[in-house]
Amino acid sequence: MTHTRTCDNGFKGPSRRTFIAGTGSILVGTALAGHASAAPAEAVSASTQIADGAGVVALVIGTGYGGCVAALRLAQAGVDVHMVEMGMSWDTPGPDGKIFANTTTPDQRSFWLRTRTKQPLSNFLGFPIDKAIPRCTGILDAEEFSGITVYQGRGVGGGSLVNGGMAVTPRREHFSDVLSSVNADEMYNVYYPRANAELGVGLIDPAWFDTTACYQYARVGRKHAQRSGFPFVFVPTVYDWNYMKQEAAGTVPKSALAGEILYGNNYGKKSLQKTYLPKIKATGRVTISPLHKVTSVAPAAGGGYAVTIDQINTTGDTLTTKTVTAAKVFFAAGSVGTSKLLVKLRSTGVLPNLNNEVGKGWGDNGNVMCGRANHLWDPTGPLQSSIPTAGIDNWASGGAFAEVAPLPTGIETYASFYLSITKNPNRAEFSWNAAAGKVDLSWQTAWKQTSITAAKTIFDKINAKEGTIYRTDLFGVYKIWGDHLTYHPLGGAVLNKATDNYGRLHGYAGLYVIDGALIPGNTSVNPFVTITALAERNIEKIIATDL
Ligand code: FAE
Repeated sequence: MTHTRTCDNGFKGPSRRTFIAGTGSILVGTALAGHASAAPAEAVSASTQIADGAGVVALVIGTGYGGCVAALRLAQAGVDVHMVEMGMSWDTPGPDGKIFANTTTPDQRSFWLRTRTKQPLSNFLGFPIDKAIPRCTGILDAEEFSGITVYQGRGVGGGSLVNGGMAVTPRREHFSDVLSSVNADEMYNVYYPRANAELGVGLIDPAWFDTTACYQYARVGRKHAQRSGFPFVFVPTVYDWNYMKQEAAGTVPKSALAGEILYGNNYGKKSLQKTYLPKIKATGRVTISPLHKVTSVAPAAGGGYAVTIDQINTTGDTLTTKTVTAAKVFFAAGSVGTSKLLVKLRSTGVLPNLNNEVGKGWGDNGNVMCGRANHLWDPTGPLQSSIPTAGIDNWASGGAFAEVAPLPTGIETYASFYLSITKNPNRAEFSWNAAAGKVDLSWQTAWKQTSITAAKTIFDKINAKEGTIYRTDLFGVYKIWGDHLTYHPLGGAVLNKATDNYGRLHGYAGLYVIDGALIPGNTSVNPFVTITALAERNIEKIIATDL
């Protein structure tokens, strides 16, 4: 049986479609002609499963930002690449005709191997809102460690499939706090512009922002921020703004204005499925195996590395285990995925020469959530775009950058909702738990107090000025702070510590880290532009010197 086996309720996982060059080039051509962002995601369908015993030049573990940058640049340099992805390919519509599920009606597509949703906002008006779903290799993983739940995207495209699309370059004066060993001039002159261009980053039209119903919630956020004297900033995103205008006009199928975000976006968001991945496929040098999970990377007798891969079905069972060899292996499984693999491999004696920095320096980007209850004269609107586009920047004086986030419930809630990124210095470590046969993370929930204190520098002041209070019904019963989670895992194989200054793992030639694991716990803003830009910098050096 192949990985097309169905989940319990009959949802068919992505089909095993081999990439056919002719079809692919038409679709890629359409994408490059500028219509990509409004096209359904299936336009980038492509997968060719790796065979047991295969030998590849470069193997990339994971298909998120770091993995896509590595694969594209290696392929453009003439190197054949195979990408291995534990999630599905997300190229085939479900029974409702859509590839991705809506946030209001989670189903088997929504969560990674759970029988019940685990929504970041667990309650509304104090009532729990999670519900039973069939267990399936769905798109959003809520991975639980003892002190924190880490949300991650699963599938070809990684976190780009589920994220809010906020595409933020850190302020230059903060960059040395983010990546002290990296030349800021190079980043700001070359690699951030390259990343922003490839990702299709753009700003909302301020005139439209001022008038459209779907950003009333953000205008209320702006008014309250400015009345308390905080800098209010527009935040660039990877949403196709022209498409959103058409959504608002009712001329195209809705995506951001239909509440799509956490479980995927069917139309307007420029995820990696519409940016790097079509370019990767157009090279003709890259193949991808979805529903394949790397479990080991070991030095091979004849040189290079033996990579062990479990092929799974859509209910998570292993169908077969394959071993392939690769001259070079790029760890791009995300901060948590890469760290877990490396810590396990070092601790179990498979890669004993990895240094003791591996597993260290992990942070949550200071994420903390909260809501405020507005007065009746400050409605936030029943129609809310799921793509945040504004923030309150109090980083310099309070250590917090707060996204004005949507609550797309479809009804008037009189709530303002925020995800704050804060300067939280706490760092956790991954370690191998031999008894349980798994990797643990030492994060403690109490460490979020620093983030709460930073976020309060903004919201205590706004509440005092507006005569408003915090919502207590969104994260439990009488619980103000969403301090149990992160969307932004960073670190675990930190640049210039676990690796050299370009991501080469110490101890093993030909092994590289090229994802969020390189970044030491905080980026001061949302992280994917920095992950992409750093990957662009590192792969350029690696191609020039190692291949
Ligand atoms: P990532 O994109 O996570 O890709 C790693 C890939 O590796 C995934 O597809 C995994 O399934 C796969 N994988 C893991 N382990 C294995 C294995 N053993 N074998 C094979 N495959 C494996 O990594 N960031 C922003 O900048 N702006 C936002 O607005 C934003 N909103 C977010 C909202 C949500 C709900 C979430 C969850 C995240 C958000 N993020 C946002 C974070 C952002 O998506 C994240 O930092 C990047 O996706 C991380 O990129 P990486 O390349 O490190």
